[in-house]
Amino acid sequence: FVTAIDHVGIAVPDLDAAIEFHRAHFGLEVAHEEVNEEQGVREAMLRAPGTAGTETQIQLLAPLRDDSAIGKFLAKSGPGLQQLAYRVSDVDAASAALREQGLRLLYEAAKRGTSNSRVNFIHPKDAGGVLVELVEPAKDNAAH
Ligand code: CMX
Repeated sequence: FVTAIDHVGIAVPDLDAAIEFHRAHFGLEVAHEEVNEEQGVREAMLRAPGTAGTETQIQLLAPLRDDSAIGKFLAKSGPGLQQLAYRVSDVDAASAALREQGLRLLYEAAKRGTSNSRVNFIHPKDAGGVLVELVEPAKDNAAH
C-alpha cells in the first residue's frame, strides 16, 4: 500500500536557519511552509529544483513548544533525522492493516498533517527504531 517515499523529517531548533543551510549548501528550495498548532510545529517542505510534483521532500520541523513531539525530540536527541514518511492511498486502511499485524499506531484516528493530508504514525519501537509516518495526500493535492 506504500506508493512513494513522501518525505524525510529533520528536527531543527531554528527553521529559518535550517532553510538557509539547505539552500546554501544543497540548493534545495522551499516548496511549502506552514504552522501546525496541533502538532506543535513550524515546518517547511524542501525539494530539489525542477522536481515539482514528483519529488521526495525534506521536511524541516521546528518546535512551537518545548512539550511538543519535536521539542522533546530535540531535548533528548538533539537536531537530526526524526521521521520517515511513506505515502499511502488510504491511511485508514493502511493503519488498520498494520494494527492487524500487531504494530502500534499512535493515533486511534488519522490527524491532519502537512497541506491537509491525513496522517498516522507507527511507534518507533515497532518499526526498527524509526518513527514511520503514513501520509494520505489531500485529494486536491495529489502529488503530496
Ligand atoms: N525516532 C526514533 N525513536 C524515537 C523517536 C523518533 N522520532 N522519538 C522517540 N523515540 C524513542 C525514544 O528514544 C524512546 O526510546 P527509549 O525508551 O529506548 O529511550 C522511545 O521511542 C519512547 O520515547 P519517549 O521519549 O518515551 O516518547 P516521546 O514522548 O518522546 O514520544 C513519540 C515519542 C514517537 C510517541 C512522539 O514523538 C510522537 O507522538 N510522534 C508523532 C507526532 C510527531 O512526530 N509530530 C511532529 C511531526 C509533525 C508532522 O510530521 O507533521
